[in-house]
Amino acid sequence: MKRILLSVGVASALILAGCGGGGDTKEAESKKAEDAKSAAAPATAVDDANAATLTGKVSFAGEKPAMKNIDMSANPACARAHTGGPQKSEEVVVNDNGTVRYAFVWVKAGVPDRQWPAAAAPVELDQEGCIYKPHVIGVMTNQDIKIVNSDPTNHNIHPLPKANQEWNESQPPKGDSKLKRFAREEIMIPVKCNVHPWMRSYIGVVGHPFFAVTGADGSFNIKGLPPGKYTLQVWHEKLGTKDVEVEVGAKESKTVDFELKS
Ligand SMILES: [Cu+2]
Repeated sequence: MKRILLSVGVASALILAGCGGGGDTKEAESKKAEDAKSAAAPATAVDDANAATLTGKVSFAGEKPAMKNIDMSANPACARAHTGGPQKSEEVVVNDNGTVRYAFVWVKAGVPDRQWPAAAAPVELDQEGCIYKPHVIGVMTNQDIKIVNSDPTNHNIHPLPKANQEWNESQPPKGDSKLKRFAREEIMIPVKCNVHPWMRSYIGVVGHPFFAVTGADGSFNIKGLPPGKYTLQVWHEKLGTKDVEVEVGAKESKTVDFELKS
Protein backbone atom coordinates (compact mmCIF):
# COMPACT_ATOMS: atom_id res chain seq x y z
CA MET A 1 0.00 0.00 0.00
CA LYS A 2 2.76 2.38 1.01
CA ARG A 3 4.72 1.57 -2.14
CA ILE A 4 1.70 2.36 -4.31
CA LEU A 5 1.26 5.72 -2.64
CA LEU A 6 4.91 6.56 -3.19
CA SER A 7 4.73 5.65 -6.88
CA VAL A 8 1.88 8.11 -7.27
CA GLY A 9 3.95 10.78 -5.51
CA VAL A 10 6.95 10.22 -7.75
CA ALA A 11 4.79 10.17 -10.87
CA SER A 12 3.22 13.50 -10.04
CA ALA A 13 6.65 14.95 -9.24
CA LEU A 14 7.84 13.86 -12.68
CA ILE A 15 4.76 15.31 -14.35
CA LEU A 16 5.35 18.59 -12.52
CA ALA A 17 9.00 18.57 -13.60
CA GLY A 18 7.87 18.01 -17.18
CA CYS A 19 5.56 21.00 -17.37
CA GLY A 20 7.68 23.57 -15.55
CA GLY A 21 7.90 27.11 -16.93
CA GLY A 22 10.29 28.11 -19.73
CA GLY A 23 13.66 29.61 -18.89
CA ASP A 24 16.72 29.89 -21.08
CA THR A 25 18.55 27.03 -22.76
CA LYS A 26 21.24 26.73 -20.13
CA GLU A 27 18.62 26.38 -17.44
CA ALA A 28 16.73 23.82 -19.50
CA GLU A 29 19.92 21.83 -20.07
CA SER A 30 20.82 21.80 -16.41
CA LYS A 31 17.26 20.80 -15.58
CA LYS A 32 17.49 17.95 -18.07
CA ALA A 33 20.69 16.75 -16.41
CA GLU A 34 19.07 16.93 -12.98
CA ASP A 35 16.01 15.06 -14.22
CA ALA A 36 18.23 12.36 -15.70
CA LYS A 37 20.06 12.07 -12.39
CA SER A 38 16.74 11.82 -10.55
CA ALA A 39 15.48 9.15 -12.90
CA ALA A 40 18.66 7.12 -12.37
CA ALA A 41 18.45 7.29 -8.59
CA PRO A 42 16.51 4.46 -6.96
CA ALA A 43 13.11 5.60 -5.76
CA THR A 44 13.20 4.07 -2.31
CA ALA A 45 9.97 3.91 -0.39
CA VAL A 46 9.79 6.28 2.58
CA ASP A 47 9.46 4.04 5.59
CA ASP A 48 6.87 6.05 7.49
CA ALA A 49 6.41 3.38 10.15
CA ASN A 50 10.01 3.82 11.36
CA ALA A 51 10.42 7.53 10.65
CA ALA A 52 12.06 9.72 13.26
CA THR A 53 11.37 13.34 14.16
CA LEU A 54 13.63 16.23 15.12
CA THR A 55 12.05 19.14 16.93
CA GLY A 56 13.47 22.07 18.82
CA LYS A 57 13.80 25.79 18.99
CA VAL A 58 16.31 28.44 18.05
CA SER A 59 16.96 30.76 21.01
CA PHE A 60 18.56 34.16 20.97
CA ALA A 61 21.31 34.86 23.50
CA GLY A 62 22.28 38.35 24.53
CA GLU A 63 20.67 41.72 24.30
CA LYS A 64 17.71 41.88 21.97
CA PRO A 65 18.69 44.17 19.07
CA ALA A 66 16.49 47.11 18.11
CA MET A 67 14.76 46.52 14.79
CA LYS A 68 15.76 49.15 12.24
CA ASN A 69 13.13 51.20 10.43
CA ILE A 70 13.14 50.94 6.64
CA ASP A 71 13.07 54.35 4.95
CA MET A 72 10.69 54.05 1.99
CA SER A 73 10.25 57.80 1.49
CA ALA A 74 11.95 57.68 -1.93
CA ASN A 75 9.16 55.40 -3.16
CA PRO A 76 5.75 56.86 -2.21
CA ALA A 77 3.84 53.80 -3.47
CA CYS A 78 5.79 51.71 -0.96
CA ALA A 79 5.60 54.23 1.89
CA ARG A 80 1.81 54.52 1.49
CA ALA A 81 1.45 50.82 2.26
CA HIS A 82 2.65 51.41 5.82
CA THR A 83 0.09 53.62 7.51
CA GLY A 84 0.87 52.29 10.97
CA GLY A 85 4.45 53.55 10.94
CA PRO A 86 7.58 52.51 9.10
CA GLN A 87 8.22 48.89 8.19
CA LYS A 88 10.87 47.27 10.39
CA SER A 89 13.81 45.43 8.89
CA GLU A 90 13.49 41.66 9.31
CA GLU A 91 17.24 41.04 9.40
CA VAL A 92 17.13 39.95 13.04
CA VAL A 93 13.69 39.21 14.46
CA VAL A 94 13.66 38.07 18.08
CA ASN A 95 10.27 36.73 19.12
CA ASP A 96 8.55 37.63 22.39
CA ASN A 97 9.61 34.27 23.84
CA GLY A 98 13.30 35.01 23.19
CA THR A 99 13.57 32.81 20.10
CA VAL A 100 14.77 33.68 16.61
CA ARG A 101 12.39 34.01 13.69
CA TYR A 102 13.46 33.27 10.08
CA ALA A 103 16.20 30.84 11.01
CA PHE A 104 16.64 28.06 8.47
CA VAL A 105 17.10 24.60 10.01
CA TRP A 106 18.06 21.73 7.73
CA VAL A 107 19.69 18.32 7.74
CA LYS A 108 23.07 19.13 6.24
CA ALA A 109 24.57 15.65 6.18
CA GLY A 110 23.57 12.03 6.64
CA VAL A 111 20.39 11.89 4.55
CA PRO A 112 20.43 8.82 2.26
CA ASP A 113 20.97 9.69 -1.41
CA ARG A 114 17.49 8.99 -2.75
CA GLN A 115 14.97 10.58 -4.99
CA TRP A 116 12.93 12.38 -2.35
CA PRO A 117 9.50 13.39 -3.63
CA ALA A 118 8.93 17.15 -3.42
CA ALA A 119 5.66 18.59 -2.23
CA ALA A 120 3.44 19.15 -5.26
CA ALA A 121 2.38 22.63 -4.14
CA PRO A 122 4.68 25.57 -4.88
CA VAL A 123 6.06 27.70 -2.07
CA GLU A 124 4.84 31.27 -2.32
CA LEU A 125 7.07 34.34 -2.12
CA ASP A 126 5.01 37.52 -2.13
CA GLN A 127 5.98 41.16 -2.47
CA GLU A 128 3.67 43.16 -0.29
CA GLY A 129 4.27 46.64 1.11
CA CYS A 130 7.58 46.50 -0.75
CA ILE A 131 9.03 43.74 1.36
CA TYR A 132 9.39 40.07 0.57
CA LYS A 133 6.93 37.88 2.46
CA PRO A 134 7.98 35.67 4.02
CA HIS A 135 11.52 36.84 4.59
CA VAL A 136 12.92 33.29 4.39
CA ILE A 137 11.57 30.26 2.53
CA GLY A 138 12.75 26.72 1.93
CA VAL A 139 12.11 24.57 -1.14
CA MET A 140 13.32 21.29 -2.52
CA THR A 141 15.46 21.21 -5.65
CA ASN A 142 13.17 21.64 -8.69
CA GLN A 143 10.18 22.53 -6.54
CA ASP A 144 8.25 25.52 -7.84
CA ILE A 145 8.47 28.89 -6.14
CA LYS A 146 5.43 31.03 -6.92
CA ILE A 147 6.50 34.67 -6.98
CA VAL A 148 3.66 37.11 -6.46
CA ASN A 149 3.49 40.90 -6.66
CA SER A 150 0.62 42.14 -4.47
CA ASP A 151 1.82 45.74 -4.70
CA PRO A 152 0.56 48.56 -6.94
CA THR A 153 4.14 49.13 -8.04
CA ASN A 154 6.89 47.47 -10.10
CA HIS A 155 9.35 45.07 -8.55
CA ASN A 156 12.41 43.44 -10.02
CA ILE A 157 13.21 40.07 -8.51
CA HIS A 158 16.88 39.24 -8.61
CA PRO A 159 18.15 36.09 -6.86
CA LEU A 160 21.94 35.94 -6.42
CA PRO A 161 22.79 32.24 -6.34
CA LYS A 162 26.30 30.77 -6.46
CA ALA A 163 25.48 27.17 -7.42
CA ASN A 164 22.34 27.85 -9.47
CA GLN A 165 21.37 29.94 -12.48
CA GLU A 166 21.08 33.66 -11.75
CA TRP A 167 18.07 35.54 -13.14
CA ASN A 168 16.65 38.98 -12.93
CA GLU A 169 13.09 39.80 -13.97
CA SER A 170 10.71 42.66 -13.44
CA GLN A 171 7.14 42.09 -12.38
CA PRO A 172 4.49 44.76 -13.06
CA PRO A 173 2.06 46.07 -10.42
CA LYS A 174 -0.14 43.16 -9.31
CA GLY A 175 1.23 41.32 -12.35
CA ASP A 176 0.94 37.64 -13.16
CA SER A 177 2.77 35.40 -10.76
CA LYS A 178 5.97 33.69 -11.87
CA LEU A 179 6.92 30.07 -11.30
CA LYS A 180 10.64 29.55 -10.71
CA ARG A 181 12.80 26.72 -9.49
CA PHE A 182 16.41 25.97 -8.62
CA ALA A 183 18.07 22.73 -9.73
CA ARG A 184 20.86 22.49 -7.17
CA GLU A 185 21.08 22.47 -3.41
CA GLU A 186 22.14 25.87 -2.09
CA ILE A 187 22.11 27.34 1.41
CA MET A 188 21.09 30.16 1.05
CA ILE A 189 20.23 32.18 -2.06
CA PRO A 190 19.87 35.92 -1.30
CA VAL A 191 17.13 37.65 -3.29
CA LYS A 192 17.17 41.38 -3.91
CA CYS A 193 14.92 43.75 -5.82
CA ASN A 194 16.63 46.03 -8.32
CA VAL A 195 14.03 48.76 -7.71
CA HIS A 196 13.97 48.81 -3.89
CA PRO A 197 17.42 48.40 -2.32
CA TRP A 198 16.04 47.44 1.12
CA MET A 199 14.15 44.41 -0.17
CA ARG A 200 15.83 41.15 0.70
CA SER A 201 14.80 37.56 1.18
CA TYR A 202 16.60 34.24 1.35
CA ILE A 203 15.74 30.93 -0.28
CA GLY A 204 17.08 27.64 1.02
CA VAL A 205 17.20 24.94 -1.66
CA VAL A 206 17.60 21.40 -0.35
CA GLY A 207 17.82 18.04 -2.12
CA HIS A 208 15.51 16.40 0.42
CA PRO A 209 12.44 17.45 2.43
CA PHE A 210 14.14 17.70 5.85
CA PHE A 211 14.21 21.43 6.52
CA ALA A 212 12.15 24.12 8.26
CA VAL A 213 11.99 27.88 8.76
CA THR A 214 11.36 29.10 12.30
CA GLY A 215 8.29 31.25 12.82
CA ALA A 216 6.77 33.36 15.57
CA ASP A 217 7.57 30.77 18.27
CA GLY A 218 11.11 29.99 17.04
CA SER A 219 10.44 26.27 16.81
CA PHE A 220 11.05 23.72 14.08
CA ASN A 221 9.71 20.24 13.42
CA ILE A 222 11.38 17.94 10.89
CA LYS A 223 9.43 14.73 10.33
CA GLY A 224 9.84 11.56 8.31
CA LEU A 225 13.59 11.04 8.80
CA PRO A 226 14.95 7.54 8.32
CA PRO A 227 16.75 6.35 11.47
CA GLY A 228 20.41 7.38 11.29
CA LYS A 229 23.17 9.83 12.18
CA TYR A 230 22.78 13.38 10.95
CA THR A 231 24.29 16.82 11.02
CA LEU A 232 21.58 19.35 11.72
CA GLN A 233 22.41 22.93 10.85
CA VAL A 234 20.81 26.22 11.72
CA TRP A 235 21.49 29.16 9.41
CA HIS A 236 20.71 32.81 10.05
CA GLU A 237 21.64 35.73 7.80
CA LYS A 238 23.18 37.81 10.62
CA LEU A 239 23.64 35.36 13.49
CA GLY A 240 25.63 32.78 11.53
CA THR A 241 25.40 29.00 11.42
CA LYS A 242 25.72 26.18 13.93
CA ASP A 243 25.98 22.45 13.38
CA VAL A 244 24.88 19.72 15.77
CA GLU A 245 25.44 15.98 15.40
CA VAL A 246 22.39 13.93 16.25
CA GLU A 247 21.46 10.28 16.01
CA VAL A 248 17.86 9.07 15.86
CA GLY A 249 16.53 5.55 16.09
CA ALA A 250 13.39 4.14 14.51
CA LYS A 251 10.25 6.08 15.52
CA GLU A 252 12.36 8.23 17.82
CA SER A 253 11.59 11.88 18.43
CA LYS A 254 14.52 13.98 19.58
CA THR A 255 14.75 17.58 20.68
CA VAL A 256 17.65 19.71 19.48
CA ASP A 257 17.81 23.28 20.73
CA PHE A 258 20.06 25.88 19.16
CA GLU A 259 21.29 29.15 20.61
CA LEU A 260 22.43 32.03 18.40
CA LYS A 261 24.20 35.19 19.52
CA SER A 262 24.59 38.55 17.85
CU1 LIG B 1 10.80 45.90 -5.18
